[in-house]
Amino acid sequence: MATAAHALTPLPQLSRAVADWVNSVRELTQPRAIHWCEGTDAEARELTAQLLRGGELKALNPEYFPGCHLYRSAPSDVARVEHLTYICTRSQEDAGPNNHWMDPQQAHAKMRELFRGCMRGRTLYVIPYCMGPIDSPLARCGVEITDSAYVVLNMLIMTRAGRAALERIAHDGDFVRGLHSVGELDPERRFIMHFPEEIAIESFGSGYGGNALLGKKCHALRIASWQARTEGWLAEHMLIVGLQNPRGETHYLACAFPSACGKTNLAMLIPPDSLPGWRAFTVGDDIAWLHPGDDGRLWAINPEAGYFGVVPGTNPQTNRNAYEMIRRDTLFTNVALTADNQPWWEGLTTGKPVLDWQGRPYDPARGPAAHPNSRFTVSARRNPGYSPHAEDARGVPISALVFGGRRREVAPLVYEARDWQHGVLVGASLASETTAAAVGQVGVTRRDPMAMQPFCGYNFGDYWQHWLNVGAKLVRPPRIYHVNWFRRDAHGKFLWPGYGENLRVLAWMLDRCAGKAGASESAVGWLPRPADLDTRGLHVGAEALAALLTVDAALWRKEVAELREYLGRFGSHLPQALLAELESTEQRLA
Ligand code: GTP
Ligand code: SPV
Ligand code: MN
Repeated sequence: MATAAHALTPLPQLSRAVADWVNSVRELTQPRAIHWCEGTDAEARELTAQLLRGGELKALNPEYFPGCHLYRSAPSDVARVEHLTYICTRSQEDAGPNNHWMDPQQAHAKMRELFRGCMRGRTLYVIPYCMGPIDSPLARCGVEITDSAYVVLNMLIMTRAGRAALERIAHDGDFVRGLHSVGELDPERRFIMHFPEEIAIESFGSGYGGNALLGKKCHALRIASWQARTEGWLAEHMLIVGLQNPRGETHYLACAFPSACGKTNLAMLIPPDSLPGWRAFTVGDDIAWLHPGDDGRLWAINPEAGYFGVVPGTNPQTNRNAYEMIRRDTLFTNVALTADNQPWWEGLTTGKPVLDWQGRPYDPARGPAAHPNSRFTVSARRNPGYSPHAEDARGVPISALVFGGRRREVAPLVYEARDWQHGVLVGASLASETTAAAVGQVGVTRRDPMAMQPFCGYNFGDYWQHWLNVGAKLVRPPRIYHVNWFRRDAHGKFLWPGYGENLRVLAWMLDRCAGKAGASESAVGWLPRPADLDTRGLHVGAEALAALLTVDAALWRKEVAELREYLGRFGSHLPQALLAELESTEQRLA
């Protein structure tokens, strides 16, 4: 029998620090009611029922999509807003040229005026949450206060939220304070502010994804990267995947790709039939917290408990597991609907849309039926490939780190860095075409070091130095790679099939780690020759494969010149060692 409710300490009494903060926010925001989240299934069901009654959620076809719901966001609130995201440190230099900066006092004053009275007539929800396995010394806690029940439902899936987290907070003492209100959803009155020195977040005016689910990008990347620097670890925009080879050995990779560049898909990789004996296990799909271990290896935990994944493109051919995973107990945001109330999105080969993501009759002239940044929110436990080690308190040991971008040209399919220091330059050199994950133009190539441009809570110059320092602590550092699944031919067609076939590249990396696979040296690093990859059953022409594995010196000289200009912006914060690596690369290319 479950513990009787009356035997439990009321949540507001568990932590004085949290209760005091909630009180001060209540005075400022003037909510009608306060709801402390227990984190039980019954609570999630009740919140869902309430949103269904209010028409904010729609139940999807229960025969094909049991337990699934659709939420439509405001049409002007469909993605992260990088131009409205600030790092508020006392010194602007600490935020660096990579961040928008505002003086903390000025930012607090501005936000106080926005928050004043903003919850009148609304419920204030208190969400205590833990990022990482609840018993892990590497996990960190926070409390999000929000006036959006939709945000609560997402946070209950994405984090370990509720009583256990609050108990840990009462025990640990400190927690990240995240204050959120949807406000009026007015893009003109929208700000996502971070105060790393106070481990605090203030977000106003958006109810979408990374703007509003404060445990995710705001806490687990921007605030955590700052904490990680002080404490000697790394908080990264990386998936974590375990690959078991046909001999039964499992190795873990952590891979940093920018938003909407393939992390969830790689984390849930399905080995192609032509590579029998391989298995893939997901530890995490978006964020990794990496710690140097006592054994000199790098260990990783996934701070999250669910996936907030890109819907378009998901189908039984690209990723059967992801497709199956989101057929029950999934919250869909901004997808289209079929006539029989099933969710629909671009990339599905069956069904047809009747209502678009805004609920209007579908008209192809108005653009895609599902929003390109439409998302699913689903518990990691629903993933058929969820790794049993994802809950391990100490994490999993990492054999290789992979950086990747979305590049039509220049970047080859894969190359290996010469050593850790060179690998830091390879990570810092990452550039990628922008996607619908953030508001703004799509398809523009921009610099995105370590896939952290929107997420690093401090000066990139100091961040690269920190990467070098962490590497120096590792006796057995992971090897470092760069990949590009998105090279195109002259007609704009992808040269590489991607998805499950990416395993061929990952298998080569693991063989390299084991000292078994061949490679040839290039100016930018080590590349496999076509014969070094396992191409049995792969349908890629010899010419395409050769193109994928070529470094064009002229294009690269231009690339490296741009990189030099970019790195120069960090002035005295740029580590000398990185500059030296850049110079060696320039010499090899000359
Ligand atoms: P965020 O959640 O925004 O951080 O994105 P993500 O990095 O997890 O990207 P995701 O795996 O959701 O993929 C984004 C889009 O790229 C989807 O439309 C995928 O179908 C597509 N995609 C993923 N992997 C590949 C690949 O290997 N090749 C190609 N061509 N497309 C891919
Ligand atoms: C990303 O944009 O990298 C995401 C989605 O993972 S969001 O949670 O909105 O940041
Ligand atoms: Mn992401």
